Amino acid sequence: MTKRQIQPPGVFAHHRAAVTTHYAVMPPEGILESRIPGIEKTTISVQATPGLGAKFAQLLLQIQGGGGMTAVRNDGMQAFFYVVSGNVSLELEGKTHELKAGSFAYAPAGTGVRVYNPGADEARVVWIKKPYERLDGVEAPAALVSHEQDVEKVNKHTKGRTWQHLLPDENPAFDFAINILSFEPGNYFPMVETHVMEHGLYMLEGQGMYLLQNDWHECWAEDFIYMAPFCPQFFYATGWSKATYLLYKNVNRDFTF
Ligand code: UGY
Ligand code: MN
Repeated sequence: MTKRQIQPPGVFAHHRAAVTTHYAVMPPEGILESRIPGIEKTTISVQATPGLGAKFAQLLLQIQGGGGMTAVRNDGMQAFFYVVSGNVSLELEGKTHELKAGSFAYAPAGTGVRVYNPGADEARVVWIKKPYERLDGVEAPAALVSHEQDVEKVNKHTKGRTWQHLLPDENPAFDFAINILSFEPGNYFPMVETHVMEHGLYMLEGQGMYLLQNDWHECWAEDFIYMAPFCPQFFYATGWSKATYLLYKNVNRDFTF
């Protein structure tokens, strides 16, 4: 086959990416690959860092067979991993865990971790990290490895929309929450939310319309959205199948000046 020389119509200036002071929408096709020393045979898409205004970092790792972190790494921060697809091994506190799609793990600050792909097929993993904000008199959380199937689905406000709290809800030791929100088509929030917490959102399946500030953005599986504190937000699920996303949210802490 000869290489295509002519770009398809629409290549100029047509895209869905948006970065504002209050939110960012980043479809996967526009995120350039990053290289991080000590991670091999992996396409690294950095979705959020303090450079964007976030107080956490969120990355998507597409790990080829035989790739991933070459050794246990310890950057002093808390880490959360969620396996979107494929299988990976996780070394945590001297133990190796086999993770599959839907598995997740929390590694406390200062704990060494290694995520790698011992198989042949690609695996995709969301990696979230954040410095831990300790709380006087409260012990830091322990490591946790589990699967979304083992986490209760709770209805809030209405049927057809569920929340799963992957980290124990209302445990003040945690300074962030990771929730899976799932919507039947046509379902939506009861109000436009405006809150002090920030979000990192990774769309796992389906599609919908996201209202950010006063702007509507159509989004679908594999898109990333950052919502800064106080960004008005609202979601309406469209399409013919459910829409599901993984959502980071900072919680349980007072404010510093
Ligand atoms: O928990 C939340 O703040 C959630 N309802 N926000 C969101 O999905 N944008
Ligand atoms: Mn919210």
